Amino acid sequence: MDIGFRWYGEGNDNVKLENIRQIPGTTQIVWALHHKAAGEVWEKEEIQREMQLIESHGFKAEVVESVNVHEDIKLGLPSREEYIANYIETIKNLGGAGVKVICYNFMPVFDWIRTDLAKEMPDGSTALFYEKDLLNDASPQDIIERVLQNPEFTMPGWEPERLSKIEDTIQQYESVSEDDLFSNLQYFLERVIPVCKEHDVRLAIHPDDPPWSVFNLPRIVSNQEQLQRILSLVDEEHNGLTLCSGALGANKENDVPAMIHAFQNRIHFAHVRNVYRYDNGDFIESSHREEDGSVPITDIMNAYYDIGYKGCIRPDHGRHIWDEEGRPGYGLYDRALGIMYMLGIWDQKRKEQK
Ligand SMILES: [Mn+2]
Repeated sequence: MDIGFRWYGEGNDNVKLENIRQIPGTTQIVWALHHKAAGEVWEKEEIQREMQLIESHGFKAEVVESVNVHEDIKLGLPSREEYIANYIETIKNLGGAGVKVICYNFMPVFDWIRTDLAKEMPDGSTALFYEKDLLNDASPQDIIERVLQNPEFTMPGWEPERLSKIEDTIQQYESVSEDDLFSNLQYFLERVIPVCKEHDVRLAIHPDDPPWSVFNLPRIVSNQEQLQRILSLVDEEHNGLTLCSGALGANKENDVPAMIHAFQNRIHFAHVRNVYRYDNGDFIESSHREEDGSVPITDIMNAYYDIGYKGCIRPDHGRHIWDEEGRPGYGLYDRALGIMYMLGIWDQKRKEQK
Protein backbone atom coordinates (compact mmCIF):
# COMPACT_ATOMS: atom_id res chain seq x y z
CA MET A 1 0.00 0.00 0.00
CA ASP A 2 1.23 3.45 -0.92
CA ILE A 3 0.05 6.61 0.81
CA GLY A 4 -0.61 9.33 -1.73
CA PHE A 5 -1.20 13.06 -1.51
CA ARG A 6 -2.99 15.08 -4.16
CA TRP A 7 -0.96 18.02 -5.41
CA TYR A 8 -2.03 20.62 -7.97
CA GLY A 9 1.34 21.57 -9.39
CA GLU A 10 3.89 24.33 -9.11
CA GLY A 11 2.23 27.74 -8.89
CA ASN A 12 -1.20 26.14 -8.57
CA ASP A 13 -0.98 24.82 -5.01
CA ASN A 14 0.00 26.58 -1.81
CA VAL A 15 1.22 23.26 -0.37
CA LYS A 16 4.86 22.59 -1.19
CA LEU A 17 6.30 19.21 -2.16
CA GLU A 18 8.97 19.83 0.48
CA ASN A 19 6.22 19.96 3.13
CA ILE A 20 4.47 16.85 1.85
CA ARG A 21 7.76 14.97 2.17
CA GLN A 22 7.65 15.54 5.92
CA ILE A 23 4.36 13.67 6.30
CA PRO A 24 5.36 10.21 7.52
CA GLY A 25 4.85 7.33 5.10
CA THR A 26 3.80 9.43 2.12
CA THR A 27 5.31 8.11 -1.12
CA GLN A 28 3.01 9.00 -4.03
CA ILE A 29 2.06 12.36 -5.41
CA VAL A 30 -1.33 12.17 -7.09
CA TRP A 31 -1.12 14.70 -9.90
CA ALA A 32 -2.65 16.01 -13.11
CA LEU A 33 -2.00 18.57 -15.80
CA HIS A 34 -4.60 20.94 -14.45
CA HIS A 35 -4.35 23.40 -17.34
CA LYS A 36 -5.70 20.76 -19.74
CA ALA A 37 -9.32 21.02 -20.81
CA ALA A 38 -11.35 17.81 -21.02
CA GLY A 39 -10.77 16.18 -24.40
CA GLU A 40 -7.27 17.56 -24.98
CA VAL A 41 -4.27 15.29 -25.53
CA TRP A 42 -1.66 15.32 -22.75
CA GLU A 43 1.64 15.54 -24.60
CA LYS A 44 4.68 13.46 -23.70
CA GLU A 45 6.95 16.40 -22.92
CA GLU A 46 4.59 18.10 -20.46
CA ILE A 47 3.91 14.76 -18.75
CA GLN A 48 7.62 14.12 -18.36
CA ARG A 49 8.28 17.60 -17.03
CA GLU A 50 5.67 17.24 -14.31
CA MET A 51 6.72 13.72 -13.34
CA GLN A 52 10.38 14.69 -13.18
CA LEU A 53 9.59 17.56 -10.85
CA ILE A 54 7.64 15.24 -8.54
CA GLU A 55 10.25 12.49 -8.68
CA SER A 56 13.08 14.94 -8.01
CA HIS A 57 11.45 15.47 -4.59
CA GLY A 58 11.65 11.78 -3.79
CA PHE A 59 8.10 10.77 -4.69
CA LYS A 60 6.56 8.32 -7.10
CA ALA A 61 4.19 9.82 -9.67
CA GLU A 62 2.24 6.75 -10.76
CA VAL A 63 -1.31 7.94 -10.09
CA VAL A 64 -3.06 10.61 -12.12
CA GLU A 65 -6.24 12.29 -10.94
CA SER A 66 -7.99 13.05 -13.14
CA VAL A 67 -8.01 12.76 -16.89
CA ASN A 68 -11.43 14.29 -17.44
CA VAL A 69 -13.85 12.72 -19.88
CA HIS A 70 -15.30 15.15 -22.41
CA GLU A 71 -19.02 15.83 -22.01
CA ASP A 72 -19.69 14.65 -25.60
CA ILE A 73 -18.50 11.14 -24.61
CA LYS A 74 -20.94 11.10 -21.70
CA LEU A 75 -23.70 12.42 -23.96
CA GLY A 76 -22.86 9.88 -26.67
CA LEU A 77 -22.61 12.51 -29.43
CA PRO A 78 -20.93 11.69 -32.77
CA SER A 79 -18.09 14.05 -31.84
CA ARG A 80 -17.11 11.59 -29.09
CA GLU A 81 -14.94 9.71 -31.61
CA GLU A 82 -12.41 12.54 -31.70
CA TYR A 83 -12.37 12.87 -27.90
CA ILE A 84 -12.00 9.11 -27.37
CA ALA A 85 -9.08 9.11 -29.82
CA ASN A 86 -7.49 11.90 -27.78
CA TYR A 87 -8.11 10.00 -24.54
CA ILE A 88 -6.40 6.95 -26.02
CA GLU A 89 -3.42 9.10 -27.00
CA THR A 90 -3.23 10.43 -23.44
CA ILE A 91 -3.37 6.89 -21.98
CA LYS A 92 -0.49 5.85 -24.24
CA ASN A 93 1.57 8.89 -23.29
CA LEU A 94 0.93 8.42 -19.57
CA GLY A 95 1.59 4.68 -19.70
CA GLY A 96 4.81 5.26 -21.60
CA ALA A 97 5.98 7.64 -18.88
CA GLY A 98 5.32 5.09 -16.12
CA VAL A 99 1.85 6.06 -14.89
CA LYS A 100 -0.04 3.01 -13.58
CA VAL A 101 -3.46 4.38 -12.58
CA ILE A 102 -5.76 6.98 -14.11
CA CYS A 103 -8.70 8.20 -12.05
CA TYR A 104 -11.68 9.64 -13.92
CA ASN A 105 -15.37 10.16 -13.37
CA PHE A 106 -18.51 9.92 -15.45
CA MET A 107 -20.71 12.49 -13.73
CA PRO A 108 -22.78 14.62 -16.08
CA VAL A 109 -21.94 18.35 -15.92
CA PHE A 110 -20.93 18.62 -12.25
CA ASP A 111 -17.93 16.73 -10.84
CA TRP A 112 -19.00 17.21 -7.25
CA ILE A 113 -21.37 19.52 -5.43
CA ARG A 114 -21.34 21.35 -2.13
CA THR A 115 -23.31 24.38 -1.00
CA ASP A 116 -20.61 25.86 1.24
CA LEU A 117 -16.85 25.37 0.91
CA ALA A 118 -15.97 26.86 4.29
CA LYS A 119 -18.70 25.99 6.76
CA GLU A 120 -17.52 26.76 10.26
CA MET A 121 -17.56 23.90 12.76
CA PRO A 122 -17.97 24.40 16.54
CA ASP A 123 -14.18 24.13 17.02
CA GLY A 124 -13.50 26.96 14.55
CA SER A 125 -12.27 24.73 11.72
CA THR A 126 -14.01 24.99 8.35
CA ALA A 127 -15.08 22.23 6.00
CA LEU A 128 -17.03 21.52 2.84
CA PHE A 129 -20.76 21.29 3.52
CA TYR A 130 -23.81 20.07 1.62
CA GLU A 131 -27.13 21.56 2.56
CA LYS A 132 -29.90 19.50 1.05
CA ASP A 133 -32.72 22.04 1.11
CA LEU A 134 -30.54 24.78 -0.25
CA LEU A 135 -29.56 22.60 -3.18
CA ASN A 136 -33.17 21.67 -3.87
CA ASP A 137 -34.13 25.33 -4.06
CA ALA A 138 -31.08 26.59 -5.96
CA SER A 139 -30.49 26.83 -9.69
CA PRO A 140 -27.29 25.42 -11.22
CA GLN A 141 -26.15 29.02 -11.68
CA ASP A 142 -26.64 29.76 -7.96
CA ILE A 143 -24.48 26.78 -7.07
CA ILE A 144 -21.76 27.78 -9.52
CA GLU A 145 -21.63 31.23 -7.96
CA ARG A 146 -21.34 29.74 -4.48
CA VAL A 147 -18.58 27.34 -5.44
CA LEU A 148 -16.56 29.85 -7.44
CA GLN A 149 -16.74 32.76 -5.03
CA ASN A 150 -13.14 32.13 -3.99
CA PRO A 151 -11.36 32.96 -7.25
CA GLU A 152 -7.85 32.52 -5.83
CA PHE A 153 -7.83 28.83 -6.64
CA THR A 154 -9.17 26.78 -9.50
CA MET A 155 -11.56 24.06 -8.39
CA PRO A 156 -11.14 20.67 -10.05
CA GLY A 157 -14.18 19.85 -12.16
CA TRP A 158 -15.38 23.46 -12.08
CA GLU A 159 -13.31 24.74 -14.95
CA PRO A 160 -14.85 27.91 -16.42
CA GLU A 161 -14.92 26.56 -19.97
CA ARG A 162 -17.16 23.66 -19.02
CA LEU A 163 -19.47 25.85 -16.96
CA SER A 164 -19.90 28.59 -19.54
CA LYS A 165 -22.60 26.65 -21.42
CA ILE A 166 -24.08 24.99 -18.38
CA GLU A 167 -27.77 25.56 -19.13
CA ASP A 168 -27.34 24.14 -22.64
CA THR A 169 -25.45 21.13 -21.35
CA ILE A 170 -28.07 20.37 -18.72
CA GLN A 171 -30.72 20.59 -21.41
CA GLN A 172 -28.82 18.13 -23.58
CA TYR A 173 -29.12 15.56 -20.79
CA GLU A 174 -32.91 15.77 -20.73
CA SER A 175 -33.07 12.97 -23.28
CA VAL A 176 -30.30 10.88 -21.63
CA SER A 177 -31.56 8.14 -19.28
CA GLU A 178 -29.44 6.22 -16.79
CA ASP A 179 -29.38 3.30 -19.21
CA ASP A 180 -28.17 5.63 -21.96
CA LEU A 181 -25.39 6.84 -19.69
CA PHE A 182 -24.38 3.23 -18.97
CA SER A 183 -24.30 2.58 -22.74
CA ASN A 184 -22.18 5.65 -23.34
CA LEU A 185 -19.77 4.55 -20.61
CA GLN A 186 -19.64 1.07 -22.14
CA TYR A 187 -18.91 2.52 -25.58
CA PHE A 188 -16.02 4.49 -24.05
CA LEU A 189 -14.64 1.57 -22.01
CA GLU A 190 -14.79 -0.87 -24.93
CA ARG A 191 -12.47 1.44 -26.83
CA VAL A 192 -10.05 2.52 -24.10
CA ILE A 193 -9.64 -0.63 -21.98
CA PRO A 194 -7.78 -2.62 -24.68
CA VAL A 195 -5.30 0.27 -24.86
CA CYS A 196 -5.04 0.28 -21.06
CA LYS A 197 -4.24 -3.45 -21.10
CA GLU A 198 -1.60 -2.99 -23.76
CA HIS A 199 0.11 -0.18 -21.82
CA ASP A 200 -0.69 -1.60 -18.36
CA VAL A 201 -2.56 1.47 -17.15
CA ARG A 202 -5.49 0.83 -14.81
CA LEU A 203 -8.58 2.99 -15.22
CA ALA A 204 -10.33 3.81 -11.96
CA ILE A 205 -13.76 5.45 -12.03
CA HIS A 206 -14.59 7.76 -9.12
CA PRO A 207 -18.09 7.55 -7.59
CA ASP A 208 -20.66 10.30 -7.90
CA ASP A 209 -20.34 12.98 -5.26
CA PRO A 210 -22.88 13.14 -3.72
CA PRO A 211 -24.10 9.65 -4.65
CA TRP A 212 -27.53 10.68 -5.90
CA SER A 213 -29.01 12.66 -8.76
CA VAL A 214 -28.66 16.45 -8.71
CA PHE A 215 -30.68 18.82 -10.92
CA ASN A 216 -32.38 15.73 -12.36
CA LEU A 217 -29.19 14.70 -14.14
CA PRO A 218 -28.65 10.95 -14.55
CA ARG A 219 -26.08 9.38 -12.21
CA ILE A 220 -24.76 5.83 -12.51
CA VAL A 221 -21.79 5.55 -10.11
CA SER A 222 -23.57 5.88 -6.78
CA ASN A 223 -23.89 2.46 -5.12
CA GLN A 224 -22.54 -1.10 -5.04
CA GLU A 225 -24.97 -2.40 -7.65
CA GLN A 226 -24.02 0.31 -10.12
CA LEU A 227 -20.30 -0.16 -9.48
CA GLN A 228 -20.73 -3.89 -10.14
CA ARG A 229 -22.57 -3.14 -13.36
CA ILE A 230 -19.75 -0.81 -14.50
CA LEU A 231 -17.13 -3.51 -13.85
CA SER A 232 -19.25 -5.94 -15.87
CA LEU A 233 -19.51 -3.57 -18.86
CA VAL A 234 -15.95 -4.59 -19.73
CA ASP A 235 -14.99 -7.39 -17.39
CA GLU A 236 -11.24 -6.86 -17.34
CA GLU A 237 -8.98 -6.03 -14.41
CA HIS A 238 -7.89 -2.78 -16.07
CA ASN A 239 -11.48 -1.55 -15.84
CA GLY A 240 -11.57 -0.67 -12.15
CA LEU A 241 -12.55 1.68 -9.38
CA THR A 242 -11.42 4.60 -7.32
CA LEU A 243 -13.28 3.70 -4.15
CA CYS A 244 -14.04 6.98 -2.39
CA SER A 245 -15.38 6.47 1.14
CA GLY A 246 -16.39 10.10 1.40
CA ALA A 247 -18.41 10.28 -1.81
CA LEU A 248 -20.12 6.93 -1.23
CA GLY A 249 -20.39 7.53 2.52
CA ALA A 250 -22.79 10.45 2.11
CA ASN A 251 -25.50 7.82 1.58
CA LYS A 252 -26.01 5.69 4.67
CA GLU A 253 -27.09 2.73 2.53
CA ASN A 254 -23.56 2.42 1.13
CA ASP A 255 -21.48 -0.14 3.06
CA VAL A 256 -17.92 0.76 2.03
CA PRO A 257 -16.10 -2.08 3.90
CA ALA A 258 -18.44 -4.57 2.18
CA MET A 259 -17.61 -3.00 -1.19
CA ILE A 260 -13.88 -3.35 -0.50
CA HIS A 261 -14.37 -7.07 0.10
CA ALA A 262 -16.66 -7.40 -2.92
CA PHE A 263 -14.46 -5.58 -5.44
CA GLN A 264 -10.95 -6.54 -4.20
CA ASN A 265 -8.48 -6.43 -7.10
CA ARG A 266 -10.75 -4.18 -9.17
CA ILE A 267 -9.99 -1.34 -6.73
CA HIS A 268 -7.00 0.50 -8.15
CA PHE A 269 -7.09 3.67 -6.06
CA ALA A 270 -8.62 4.53 -2.70
CA HIS A 271 -9.85 7.83 -1.31
CA VAL A 272 -10.37 7.75 2.43
CA ARG A 273 -12.52 10.48 3.93
CA ASN A 274 -15.14 10.78 6.64
CA VAL A 275 -18.41 12.67 6.43
CA TYR A 276 -20.90 13.46 9.16
CA ARG A 277 -24.45 12.83 7.97
CA TYR A 278 -27.21 14.87 9.58
CA ASP A 279 -30.70 13.41 9.90
CA ASN A 280 -32.14 16.00 7.50
CA GLY A 281 -29.95 14.87 4.59
CA ASP A 282 -27.18 17.46 5.00
CA PHE A 283 -23.59 16.33 5.39
CA ILE A 284 -20.24 17.87 6.26
CA GLU A 285 -16.70 16.64 5.68
CA SER A 286 -15.39 15.84 9.15
CA SER A 287 -11.93 14.83 10.33
CA HIS A 288 -10.78 11.32 9.43
CA ARG A 289 -11.39 10.10 12.97
CA GLU A 290 -14.19 7.54 12.97
CA GLU A 291 -16.06 9.11 15.89
CA ASP A 292 -16.15 12.52 14.23
CA GLY A 293 -18.24 11.35 11.30
CA SER A 294 -20.61 8.65 10.07
CA VAL A 295 -18.21 6.54 8.00
CA PRO A 296 -16.47 3.54 9.64
CA ILE A 297 -12.89 4.55 8.81
CA THR A 298 -11.28 1.86 11.01
CA ASP A 299 -13.34 -0.87 9.31
CA ILE A 300 -12.38 0.56 5.93
CA MET A 301 -8.65 0.51 6.68
CA ASN A 302 -8.98 -2.99 8.14
CA ALA A 303 -10.79 -4.14 4.99
CA TYR A 304 -8.01 -2.80 2.77
CA TYR A 305 -5.48 -4.55 4.95
CA ASP A 306 -7.44 -7.81 4.87
CA ILE A 307 -7.73 -7.92 1.07
CA GLY A 308 -3.98 -7.30 0.79
CA TYR A 309 -4.52 -3.98 -0.96
CA LYS A 310 -1.40 -2.91 -2.85
CA GLY A 311 -2.60 0.29 -4.51
CA CYS A 312 -2.48 3.93 -3.52
CA ILE A 313 -4.60 5.32 -0.69
CA ARG A 314 -4.91 9.03 -0.18
CA PRO A 315 -6.69 11.21 2.34
CA ASP A 316 -9.39 12.67 0.13
CA HIS A 317 -10.09 16.07 1.65
CA GLY A 318 -9.35 17.77 4.90
CA ARG A 319 -10.83 20.55 6.99
CA HIS A 320 -9.08 23.90 7.17
CA ILE A 321 -7.42 24.22 10.56
CA TRP A 322 -4.73 26.30 12.27
CA ASP A 323 -5.54 29.36 10.11
CA GLU A 324 -4.40 27.64 6.96
CA GLU A 325 -5.67 29.16 3.72
CA GLY A 326 -5.79 27.58 0.32
CA ARG A 327 -7.90 25.48 -2.00
CA PRO A 328 -10.97 24.28 -0.07
CA GLY A 329 -10.51 20.69 1.09
CA TYR A 330 -6.87 20.56 0.04
CA GLY A 331 -4.86 22.07 2.86
CA LEU A 332 -1.73 20.46 4.25
CA TYR A 333 -2.51 20.09 7.94
CA ASP A 334 -5.73 18.15 8.18
CA ARG A 335 -4.86 15.83 5.33
CA ALA A 336 -1.57 15.09 7.11
CA LEU A 337 -3.54 14.31 10.28
CA GLY A 338 -5.73 12.01 8.20
CA ILE A 339 -2.67 10.14 6.97
CA MET A 340 -1.44 9.65 10.52
CA TYR A 341 -4.83 8.28 11.55
CA MET A 342 -4.90 5.86 8.61
CA LEU A 343 -1.33 4.73 9.23
CA GLY A 344 -2.06 4.23 12.92
CA ILE A 345 -4.82 1.76 12.07
CA TRP A 346 -2.68 0.09 9.40
CA ASP A 347 0.41 -0.30 11.58
CA GLN A 348 -1.57 -1.68 14.51
CA LYS A 349 -3.15 -4.24 12.19
CA ARG A 350 0.22 -5.21 10.75
CA LYS A 351 1.62 -5.73 14.22
CA GLU A 352 -1.31 -7.92 15.22
CA GLN A 353 -0.86 -10.12 12.15
CA LYS A 354 2.81 -10.81 12.80
MN1 LIG B 1 -12.94 11.25 -3.63
